Amino acid sequence: MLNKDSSTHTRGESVYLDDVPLLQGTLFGAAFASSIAHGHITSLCLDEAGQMPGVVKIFTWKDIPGDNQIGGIVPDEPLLASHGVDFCGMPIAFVVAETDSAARAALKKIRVEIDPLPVITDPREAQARGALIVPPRQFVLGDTTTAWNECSHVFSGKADTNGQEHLYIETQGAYAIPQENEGLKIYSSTQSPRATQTASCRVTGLPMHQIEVEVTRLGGGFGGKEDQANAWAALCALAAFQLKKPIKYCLHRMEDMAMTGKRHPYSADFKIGLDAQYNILAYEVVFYQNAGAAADLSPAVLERTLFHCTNTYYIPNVKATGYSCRTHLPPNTAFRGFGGPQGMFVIESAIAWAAEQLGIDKTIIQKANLNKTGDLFPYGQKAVSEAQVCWNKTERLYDTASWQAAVQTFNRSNLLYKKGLAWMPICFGISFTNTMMNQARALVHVYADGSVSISTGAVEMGQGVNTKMVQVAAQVFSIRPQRIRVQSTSTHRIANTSPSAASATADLNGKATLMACTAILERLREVAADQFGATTGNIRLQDEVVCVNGERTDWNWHKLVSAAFGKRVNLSEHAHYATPEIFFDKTKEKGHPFAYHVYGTSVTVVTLDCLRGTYEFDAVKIVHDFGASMNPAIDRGQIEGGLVQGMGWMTMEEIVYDAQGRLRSNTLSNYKVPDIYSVPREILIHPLQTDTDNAAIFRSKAVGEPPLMYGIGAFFAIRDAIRAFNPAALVPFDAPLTPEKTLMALYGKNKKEGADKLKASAQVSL
Ligand code: LUZ
Ligand code: MOS
Repeated sequence: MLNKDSSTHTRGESVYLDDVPLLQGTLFGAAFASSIAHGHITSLCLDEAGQMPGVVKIFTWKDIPGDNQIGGIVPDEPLLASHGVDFCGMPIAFVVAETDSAARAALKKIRVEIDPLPVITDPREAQARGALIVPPRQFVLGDTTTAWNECSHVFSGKADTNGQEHLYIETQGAYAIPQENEGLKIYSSTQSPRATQTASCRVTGLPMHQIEVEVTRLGGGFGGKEDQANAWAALCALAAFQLKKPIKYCLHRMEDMAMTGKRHPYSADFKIGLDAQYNILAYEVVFYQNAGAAADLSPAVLERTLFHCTNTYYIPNVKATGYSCRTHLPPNTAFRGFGGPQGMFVIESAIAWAAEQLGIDKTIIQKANLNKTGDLFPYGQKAVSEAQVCWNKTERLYDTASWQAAVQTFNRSNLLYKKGLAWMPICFGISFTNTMMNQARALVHVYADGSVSISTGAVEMGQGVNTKMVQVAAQVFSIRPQRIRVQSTSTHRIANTSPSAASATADLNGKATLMACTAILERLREVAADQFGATTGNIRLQDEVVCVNGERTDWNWHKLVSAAFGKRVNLSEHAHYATPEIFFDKTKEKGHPFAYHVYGTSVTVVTLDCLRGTYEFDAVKIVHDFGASMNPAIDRGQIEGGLVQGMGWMTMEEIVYDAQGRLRSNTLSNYKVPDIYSVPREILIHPLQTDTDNAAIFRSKAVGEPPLMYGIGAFFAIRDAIRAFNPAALVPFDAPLTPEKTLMALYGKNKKEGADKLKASAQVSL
């Protein structure tokens, strides 16, 4: 089925937060943020700002009737700074004015004095000073200490990844409207209506039933709105609650980039041990996560880093330690992959480093250690593995041996251009790692005219979840998709939602929708059985027609629904789904946290311009474990988008904070994201139909996050090309591998050799 949003998107008719019509009397908010990363507030003067034309009121922490607190996992995040600031971009005051421009003009007149305190931006430094968000976590399998003795080869090193700006096209924002009896309705661009509702309740002191959060759709989330949509909604709620006026605040791009957290940068140390046949016997890794100034989702992100620290490899002895380090950056947050990519980059680096020292191809180690069904992950769950199937299929389908040979031939006959090739197998666990969050609800109404309405906790953010919900209902009822409408996401209709996150939205909400539709269908079949003197077991709906024992009758869907309504049959259902069989014991760090895993393999080939350090990707060829895709067009779109987003993180997206904790990469002119020209010339995606039983909706495996990690292949492909030019080049495992870093690696360490080469080849090409 075509993505049901295609036509409204292309006509510009889809309704985002900023398209919600404004009520008369709406006022506009804007946050005044700290330009100092760490310090004591010694004075705050609002007088001049308060007298600016159009300004209605300026809120500070003193105006908060409830708690000045929005921390979700750890209560360490004030909504508005009171006595001190902890990061550059931390909101201190909230100006409300008659127009957006009046509010922003007033921001410039606010005077704050801050006594600066030392700024820490490096997670290792924070850890050394004991500045941790939560106590460290450690996953252990086997015994690494004794395993080292059995290893023929042991290597250790360091691997770092930088953050990543979400760059959702729609910036953060909220619109809060007072309701009667002190209630509030908040339109929010949030992935987590419940979290937004909870934060707004906490700040206003209202109970949850007093605040409705409604989401029409998002112009992208990528994790950036899993937790960080809350502050703006809470600020608007605070002002709407007190002023009894509708309040709107949509962040400008530079505000959004400066004030919100990003993907967590990580620094890690690894040690890897192999036997003579290159089986990895032992792996130790220590992760230093740069959490920023408040917890936000960092403890959960760190947990997923540990879950994915061995990627898709079976390693019998593992010790993985994670520190969530408190620094003075804006609180970092969820981002597609949620710590998984950071963990997987390190094991891939360890393997690359080992291969380099051993003088063998990295794929030899990768392939030898792919997990098999029954192998244990360090957290105690047994794999149901497609890793080897994906790898072998990739070899055969894309004739990778010839491809590799062609790369070598190219490299032998070209001096200034080199190609690099990298394999990237992936394995990603599906379920929120916090078991409690794996629940969802759906409310389905069949109206008397035969039209169907679905509400779930799912937020449509471009990933096509609404289309999938329509497919579920259309299949259960056997009716045309046109009869079905997916409503906005509202906390009044669906309570206690989990965020649309963890790739699990279609699974969780789809299963709830399936249950609700099935319950209604059962009642409809009883009505038909009654009419035709049959048993319900013999009644089926087929293409909108009631069939008895496989024979079509003259009753269609519409007639069946009217008859049921006439007989006072319940045509509505609210269903609850909770993923079965998952659990995790944090005291032992063992359990079965994931409903299932998604596997896949990619091969990336890059062409490197060794004079400039620039590169272009020839192709990325993928075999991806879809289970049985319920919507191949949407799922392919997710893979292409995830891949390119991952490649951006690995290659060109470079977040820069200075030593004072100020974001220097603060606009789109100094923060580069992939555009159409940086997309690989060829992206091939082969759907591996796997029919092992899984807990996915219609066995169509989750597809949101896993493909991002194919992007890691880009780093290693460039690295491979650099070493084809200069075999002695030292290329640190320090992503992103920007053209600048690439150029340094090409010539930096072995300057003479590199320069000599260049001279020779320049002569040749001149
Ligand atoms: N969000 C979350 C996530 O709260 N828990 C998770 O496990 C998760 N995983 C991926 C993306 N978002
Ligand atoms: Mo997410 S990283 O909000 O699935």
